[in-house]
Amino acid sequence: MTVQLNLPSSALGKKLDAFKTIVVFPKGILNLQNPVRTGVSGFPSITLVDTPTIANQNGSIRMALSAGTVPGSGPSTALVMPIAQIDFKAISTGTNQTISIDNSNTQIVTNDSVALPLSPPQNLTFSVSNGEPPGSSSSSSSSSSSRSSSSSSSSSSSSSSSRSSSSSSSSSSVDLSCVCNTDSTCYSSCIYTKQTNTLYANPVKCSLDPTLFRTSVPNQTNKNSWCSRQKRTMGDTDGDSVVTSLDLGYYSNAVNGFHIPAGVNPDINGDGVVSVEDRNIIIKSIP
Ligand SMILES: [Ca+2]
Ligand SMILES: [Ca+2]
Repeated sequence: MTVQLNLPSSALGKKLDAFKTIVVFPKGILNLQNPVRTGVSGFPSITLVDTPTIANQNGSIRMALSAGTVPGSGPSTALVMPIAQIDFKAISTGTNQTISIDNSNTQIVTNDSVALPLSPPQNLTFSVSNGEPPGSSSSSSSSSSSRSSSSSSSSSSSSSSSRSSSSSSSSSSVDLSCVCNTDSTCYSSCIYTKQTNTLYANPVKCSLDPTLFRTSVPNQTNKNSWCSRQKRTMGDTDGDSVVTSLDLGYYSNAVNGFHIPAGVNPDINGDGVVSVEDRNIIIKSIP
């Protein structure tokens, strides 16, 4: 799952200096499988992130990220900001389980030392049956609108949220032999899952305006990754093999002038630009 901040428009145009939170999960039901990945956040310095061993003992993950010692080196604010990617595995069955954000231990501070106001985060309730991993989950803090995710119960107010997806079973959706040609198109042999009655470029392009990206322009590895995602043309902008509101968030960031990570490609129909046609495909694909 991806922990994601949704910020209000009043918070835009700033740099973030620090972020901390605690993600609480049912330790008898879920196990943190891999180290939490915070590279997607854009924060250059990790102050503290619990290891899987510690997290699984406590049923919680402490995270504290910062801009480090260089003022202004934190990420720029955007309407949707992914913070961390977390891989949970279901180890037992259970109904009405919740993954939540501990708001009393959450703080977001801008480069001018202002703490952004927090709104009640959206918690996610899920059930696990027959050892299947939860369909999705999550929550997070700060203000603004949010989409609820599948099978979830949302907390009282709108505002911040986060979104997630089960981190399992991605390998079947990736064609590693499909890469980006030197002419910036994906190999014509690439096989994509597509929406019917929708026009796609042929071949699908793997180039985008470099100003769309946050810190560095996509390299060949990033472009190969774009091409290898079978659900890319269904709306999977970030390559996690599912289409969620986070993919829509990346689209919104791109068209509203907010930067996106190098691994993200919101050009869903492969025509080389990010436009409303891409949005339409993402919306059709979100479960
Ligand atoms: Ca996705
Ligand atoms: Ca496009």
